[in-house]
Amino acid sequence: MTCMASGKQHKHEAILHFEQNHLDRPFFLQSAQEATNKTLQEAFDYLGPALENPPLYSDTGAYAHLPQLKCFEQSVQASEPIDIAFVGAPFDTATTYRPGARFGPTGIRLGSRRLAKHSGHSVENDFNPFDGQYARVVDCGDVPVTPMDNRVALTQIQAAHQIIASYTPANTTTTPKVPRIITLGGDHTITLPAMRAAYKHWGPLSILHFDSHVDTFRPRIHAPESRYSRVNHGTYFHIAHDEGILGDETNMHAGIKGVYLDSGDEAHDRKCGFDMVKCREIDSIGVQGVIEKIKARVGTGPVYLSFDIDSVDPAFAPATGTAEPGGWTSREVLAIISGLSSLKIVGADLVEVAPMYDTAAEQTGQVAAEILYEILTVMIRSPV
Ligand SMILES: [Mn+2]
Repeated sequence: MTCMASGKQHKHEAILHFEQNHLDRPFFLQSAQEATNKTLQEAFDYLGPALENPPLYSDTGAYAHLPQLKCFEQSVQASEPIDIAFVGAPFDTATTYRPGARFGPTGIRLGSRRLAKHSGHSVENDFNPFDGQYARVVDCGDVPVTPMDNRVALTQIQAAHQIIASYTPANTTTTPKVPRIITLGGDHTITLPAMRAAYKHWGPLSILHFDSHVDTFRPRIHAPESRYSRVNHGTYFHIAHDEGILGDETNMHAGIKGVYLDSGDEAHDRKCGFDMVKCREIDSIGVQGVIEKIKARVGTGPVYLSFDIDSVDPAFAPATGTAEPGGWTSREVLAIISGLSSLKIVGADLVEVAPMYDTAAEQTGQVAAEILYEILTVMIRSPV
């Protein structure tokens, strides 16, 4: 008897057969004459089985070793269906404290490298989001973002979202028929073009916002003589509310604990249509209580989930621009997201990972990648 799944039995036998035929006569451990006698086909045959099960620490260019598409090339758009796309937004020129989130997409992808199609079955959900059974998930790479002009950069991110949203879904039950996008930040300003693009297809969005900070701050600081300095990683939700992108009274912060700039900020936040679960509430209502509050607030309409890694305690995720001690654990946020599987998440992002502040163990990158795995699982299990 073998404990191997029966579906893999045939492949296993093929590999054994291969080993019997090749390992006794090693391809590269022979005379120069014998080596040069090998055909190109024999070289392909030799590497073939390893390609199906490559080491997780190799080829780290995509989130969780997903298929990489050059999504912004027009020739690709016609031929490749997409249900859910990861895309990097390497932008950090609207950050107010420590910079470095432009390296976030790379840090998150590196942190995700132990996840893959052949290493991705969820213990909690008995589900593999990478197996392609319910959704074709790809990594579109990074948007080419200029670090020199935020007006251009944010427009570039919005154009990239527009292009990805024009792809045809593989799963034709999606309504409307538009791929969903998960953006790897980048500082939190990248959420503004992502929300604008999502609004075009889904209408007003219920925002579920994990963060230490409310990010509805009134744009009144940072070079007041420049209109564009008003658009930054602390003001984008204020701007989105002004633009009519947000739903009325259906938006929710989760994990708030960072200082306000003044005593009027909480009232202004409510004017922008937000309620909140403060960070310390979890001590009295628990993970389940947080889940119930979020579900009751954001309702059954289209939800945009924006996750600032600084909502996780710096003990677990230190590599971020504006770290706030006293936050939720990585286990708590994973359990909260997993409990939100009834939500209709139409778009998501994970922002503010600045890998140069990470530990040598790459803990922030790994936590970020795991949170995205949980978000992706919820998105696939809850079609929209
Ligand atoms: Mn924040």
